[in-house]
Amino acid sequence: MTQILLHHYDSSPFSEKVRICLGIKGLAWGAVDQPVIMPKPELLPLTGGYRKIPVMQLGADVYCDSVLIVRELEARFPAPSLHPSGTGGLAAAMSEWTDRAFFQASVAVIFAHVGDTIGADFIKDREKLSGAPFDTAAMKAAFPHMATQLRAHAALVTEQLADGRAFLGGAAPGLADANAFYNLWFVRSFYPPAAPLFEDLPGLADWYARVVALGHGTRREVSRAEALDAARAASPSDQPVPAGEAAASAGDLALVGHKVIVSATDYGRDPIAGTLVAASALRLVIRREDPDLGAINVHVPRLGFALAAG
Ligand SMILES: N[C@@H](CCC(=O)N[C@@H](CS)C(=O)NCC(=O)O)C(=O)O
Repeated sequence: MTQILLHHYDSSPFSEKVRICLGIKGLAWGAVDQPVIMPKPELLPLTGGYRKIPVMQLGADVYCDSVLIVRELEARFPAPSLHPSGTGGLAAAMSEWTDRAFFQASVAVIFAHVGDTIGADFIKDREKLSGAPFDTAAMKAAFPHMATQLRAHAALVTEQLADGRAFLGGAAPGLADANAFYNLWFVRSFYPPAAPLFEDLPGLADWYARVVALGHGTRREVSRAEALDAARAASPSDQPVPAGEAAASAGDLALVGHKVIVSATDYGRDPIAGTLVAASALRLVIRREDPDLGAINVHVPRLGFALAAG
């Protein structure tokens, strides 16, 4: 069976979301360590230009963005489900909250404190990624407000736990827990003195410990060279959209078979060029011919990505 390869780095919060989902499913996976800043010469041939982390690779199919990665994991490995209480649509939609407003509050709280200690290379890289200056003074000024925002996000999580349930959906863990967890993990890992901003909230500490205890599945380290070999040896799937995913719009379907360019619309907008080979309402699949690796399917989520004829 094709091995699951997760291109990540340990300190990446969006990767932690995926690692928790791998833990819930009890999957075995290969961890491919990627650099924290550009250049990423052994990632970009797989993605065609997308530089963000995490990226999942299954042979010659490459999945960009944690949202699409967890969707694909659920499609390929349905049991145990990431949606044990039957609220898959809501848990998926929840990432529009956790990956944006909740994440921004977490970033602000962390970098208001550690911003001054960050190396120049990292700062330059993240300025290029975001298209905005890395302004430590502004981060410090924003801290009092952002601290209240972070606590409010965490309080929403604990409201859901108020009836004493073990996990957000009930007795069994799911994507909702991974989504809610990873930002708090990010803050606790990078700036532990900020944990008191939320850890006194009723039920939070016990739930947090339960999510930690889920683990990350069975992880083994895989070299970047080995991951590239796996792509070379494989052929991209010719059924890249799982059954049951809602149909794409007529406009998107009209581009299937044509040269296109896709890019994220928030940050890290590096374009991916290729032929659109499949589309659903929730994903776009672009076929690329890499001179070294051969044919690759690059999958991106439809939400938060722009598609244009190329
Ligand atoms: N929407 C993306 C966001 C990914 C993201 O922002 N990842 C961070 C690391 S956690 C990143 O790529 N930072 C720049 C880098 O690592 O080069 C997702 O859900 O995967």
